[in-house]
Amino acid sequence: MAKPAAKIKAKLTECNFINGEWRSPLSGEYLENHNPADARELIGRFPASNAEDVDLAVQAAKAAFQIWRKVPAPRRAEILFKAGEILLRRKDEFAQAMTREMGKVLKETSGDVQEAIDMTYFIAGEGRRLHGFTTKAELPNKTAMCTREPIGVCGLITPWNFPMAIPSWKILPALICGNTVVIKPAEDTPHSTYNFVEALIEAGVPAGVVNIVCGYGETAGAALTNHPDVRLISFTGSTDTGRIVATAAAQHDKMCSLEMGGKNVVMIMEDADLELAVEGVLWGAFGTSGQRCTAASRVVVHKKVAKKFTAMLVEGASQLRLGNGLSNRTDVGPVINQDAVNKILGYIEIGKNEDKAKLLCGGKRATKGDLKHGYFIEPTIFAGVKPNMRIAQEEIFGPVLSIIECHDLEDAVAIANSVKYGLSASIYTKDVNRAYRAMEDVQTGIFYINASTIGAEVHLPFGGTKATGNGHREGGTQVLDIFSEWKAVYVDYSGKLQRAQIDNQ
Ligand code: UN1
Repeated sequence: MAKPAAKIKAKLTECNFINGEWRSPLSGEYLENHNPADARELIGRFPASNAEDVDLAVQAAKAAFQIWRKVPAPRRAEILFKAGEILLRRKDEFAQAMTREMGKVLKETSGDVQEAIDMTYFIAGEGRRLHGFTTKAELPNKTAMCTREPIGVCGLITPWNFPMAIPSWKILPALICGNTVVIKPAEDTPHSTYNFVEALIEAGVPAGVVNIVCGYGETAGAALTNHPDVRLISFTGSTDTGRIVATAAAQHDKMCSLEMGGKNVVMIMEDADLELAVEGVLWGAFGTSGQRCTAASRVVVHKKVAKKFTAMLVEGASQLRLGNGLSNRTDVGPVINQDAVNKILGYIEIGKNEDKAKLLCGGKRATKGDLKHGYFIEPTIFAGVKPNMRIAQEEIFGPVLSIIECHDLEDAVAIANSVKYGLSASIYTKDVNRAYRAMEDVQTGIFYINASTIGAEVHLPFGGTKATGNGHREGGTQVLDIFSEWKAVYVDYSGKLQRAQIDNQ
């Protein structure tokens, strides 16, 4: 077994972080955060904040905005860079804490912290760029330029599956652009957000610039989304909740960026390196217990190799070891909570009852030995799945994979595009022409060739088409478009009135 994780500072986790201070919630209410690998273990009590708590945080962020927006971006960047170094120093400790609070195996939680570190260095670099542009004006003795301006107070609502990486995708670009933030982390994983914010505080982020309000979506989340002084909401989570967030944002003329569901596909052509494809599918489908919005939940395989591929895949899946993510013998950790167990088992039942879908392995909650105290579900594979079945259309967010056969590339692409989501897709083939055709025709925001559907890097845009999002991209320099507004500036040095569209007709 791995070493026990460091003790949590119980006192702090019972507080929100507002205006540079750890404060007990005005609500007087708390939620409990348990270890999904062993629900008997309490990680800590965290505030179940109400609208008043949210208001305090928003007011702090609003006041701090007037100071932070004036700090030169390269100075802001120096602070963020320092936070990256602190995260690096505390990486193992934070990874262990994350495994305890959300279950994924240590090498994945280390990857999650690493992703936050990558984002920190990447965004710190942007502090010396934040490029705008200049252009020619249509009149003489006049010029024009565009600059990025901060927006104000940003409300950030983040999910539990990447409890440090996703907050970093939002907090860091918001800050580099000169905004201040109030983050409401997922109720299942507040601790990792606390750890991330602790690194920011230690690095020197001033009071009020980053605030945490912990609580439930229906109360704290809704209060943030509906607060008139919050100018922007950035949300990652389910498509259903995203629609509620977008509707509320529209009522208050807020900007809104949404990153939502996926039903990602791996396409395997008859010329693919099958061993490589099997490895990729196992990683994409069962890594993080299938709880990534980029998880591979559909395999579309050419009928000529379907039988061989399926046998290899089932063999691989049967070797995956379920267990506590702190043990280095574990390949697949638990799912997040009892609701997730119910939802995933519900979909497995749906799959079993769908015409011709055949359950090849898994299909049950695992309860052997210590597993009975956690939320473990066996890696599950269905074959003979038809593209329109519910298990092939709806996001399950668990270790459940559907194998669908296809006749050729066109057929595979049509199946790939037959879902309402468009986050990530991949193709395994040695034929460069087919790889490029698929890249062009598959309607997703992320596309992989000879690799699985997961593993996006922070310096590239992250996001999806159709019901996956509302057109924004996190990561890459493109994320700056979420967290800044363009200002067009005209400079007239003619010394006289010049009228655009009038004088130059
Ligand atoms: C998510 O799936 O919720 O691309 C985020 C990846 C990670 C981030 C995933 N870098 O798999």
